[in-house]
Amino acid sequence: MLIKRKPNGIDLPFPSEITPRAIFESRREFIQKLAAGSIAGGALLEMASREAFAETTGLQKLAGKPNPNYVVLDKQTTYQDATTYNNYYEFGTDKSAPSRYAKNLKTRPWTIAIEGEVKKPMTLDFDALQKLAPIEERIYRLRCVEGWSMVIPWEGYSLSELIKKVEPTSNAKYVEFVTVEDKSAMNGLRRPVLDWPYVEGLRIDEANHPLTLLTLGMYGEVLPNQNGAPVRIVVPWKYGFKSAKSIVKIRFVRDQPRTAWNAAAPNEYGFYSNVNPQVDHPRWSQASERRIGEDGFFSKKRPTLMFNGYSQVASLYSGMDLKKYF
Ligand SMILES: Nc1nc2c(c(=O)[nH]1)N[C@H]1C(S)=C(S)[C@@H](COP(=O)(O)O)O[C@H]1N2
Ligand SMILES: [Mo]
Repeated sequence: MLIKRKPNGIDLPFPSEITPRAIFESRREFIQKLAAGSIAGGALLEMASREAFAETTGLQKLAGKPNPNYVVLDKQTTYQDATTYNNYYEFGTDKSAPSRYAKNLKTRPWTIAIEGEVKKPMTLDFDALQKLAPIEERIYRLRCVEGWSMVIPWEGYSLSELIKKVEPTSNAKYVEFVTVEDKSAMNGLRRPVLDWPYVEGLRIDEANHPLTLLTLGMYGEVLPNQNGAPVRIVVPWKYGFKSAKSIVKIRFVRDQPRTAWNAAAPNEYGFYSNVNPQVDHPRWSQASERRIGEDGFFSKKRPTLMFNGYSQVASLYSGMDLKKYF
């Protein structure tokens, strides 16, 4: 059997070495229980990994009701991996920088302003966000444009719940997400890697798609800072950079917003950035990916799926040339 050596000295088999049938059977049973409502929120965690972190994070519990319509059966990424291998350039460009430095960011009190082309602009704090709609737990794949992916249980609700409360006008064609720019806590802002603040955007129908998750937590707790506390979006059919962290403003606008990555390198990062194995990045292939914590450096990469496997969004793009609008 192939043995993966962990830095802590414990030898573990590759997950792929564990009998796939046993995993499949237990997962199927698990999902059935989930659908039947006999498993409570937060219990979605693989028990061992939960016990390993639950006592140490000190974060507030935030367990959503599992929504069986939004569950991928892939093995979940461990909490350890999901919170130490991050992209959050405001803290630095190293994968380990966010987990080392994000604690400095003050995430309470926090307000998010909803403005622009809406009949009812509003400012919400974390408490108001939490009460706005029932919190669900959804297990999504997230595929980074760099060629790696994770599977994470998120806590939140469809962004459409918030959108209907503010009543967008007919001029609202796009939604812009502006994220926090706190120079005292974020050393990465000193370097002009991007034109700060980090801004992302979606077309209004993409923002209203039920998959687009306004996210307040993960693994049954509030978000750790490195994953975008206190509020971020998760858009699972798009490359990870569309899922903006630590949002302070949501603006409804007429024109396609100028987004940070698209402005920095328009030939590399399109506005749409749907996961698409047929459209390569100019400097690398997008046909396959490595699942963090699962695929070792010498194992074969797994194929990337169109729309990251979320084929239900295909109708949003009917008639569009996705090579042109990449
Ligand atoms: N504000 C902000 N949001 C961000 C980023 C960032 O640098 N700043 N990085 C993005 C990228 S490239 C990815 S892949 C995801 C990673 O999310 P995760 O760390 O929760 O896995 O966050 C996205 N959101
Ligand atoms: Mo990314």
